[in-house]
Amino acid sequence: MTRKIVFATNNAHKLEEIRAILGEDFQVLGLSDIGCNEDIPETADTLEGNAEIKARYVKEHYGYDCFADDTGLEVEALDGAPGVYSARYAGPGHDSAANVALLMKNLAGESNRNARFRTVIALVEGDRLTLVDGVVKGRIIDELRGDNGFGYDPVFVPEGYDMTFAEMDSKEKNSISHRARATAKLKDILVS
Ligand code: ITT
Repeated sequence: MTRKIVFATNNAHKLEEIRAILGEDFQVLGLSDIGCNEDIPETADTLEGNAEIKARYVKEHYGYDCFADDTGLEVEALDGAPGVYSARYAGPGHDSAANVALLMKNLAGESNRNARFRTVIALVEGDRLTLVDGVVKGRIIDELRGDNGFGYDPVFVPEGYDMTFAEMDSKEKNSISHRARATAKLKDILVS
């Protein structure tokens, strides 16, 4: 039997990706599919906290089992910043160009370029909460390279590669990405 589950996002690309991964045993509904048009406030100061807030919100208000994600870029020389504030590093809104420019500025002259992307997924089934994460380590370069992807992809080179995420095609990025790794763990839990 098909199991209905909500992914607390309105991002069509993320929904498509997760539907492909979970396959036909799951009917994955997005927020608009359940009539949720609110902007669920992400008020926690950790990725785990924000993912949990979103998943619990859907369970409490709409009754569905739900999972939600949150992602951040954690830079070693910046004590883990921008981290949970990655989407609004340069201020409110989702201006990737400004976020990347601020990151470049804050890392100018810094020799430690180590960074990692981390995705946390919170799954709420009944009253049980499960958290999983996925990490990809790499480094921040001091120029922008590539046109694919989004966010900080043009300045992030994953470990073991010479290309930025923005120079990879989506298939290659998705085979090693933080989100793919977290999603694989989610799938293991959901199918077990
Ligand atoms: P939704 O909440 O609408 O799903 P969001 O933009 O907040 O989208 P995330 O929580 O997944 O998305 O990520 C937060 C920010 O982290 C995002 O705005 C980007 O700046 C950055 N980011 C996340 N995943 C990334 C990736 O794969 N490549 C580059 N930057 C990424």
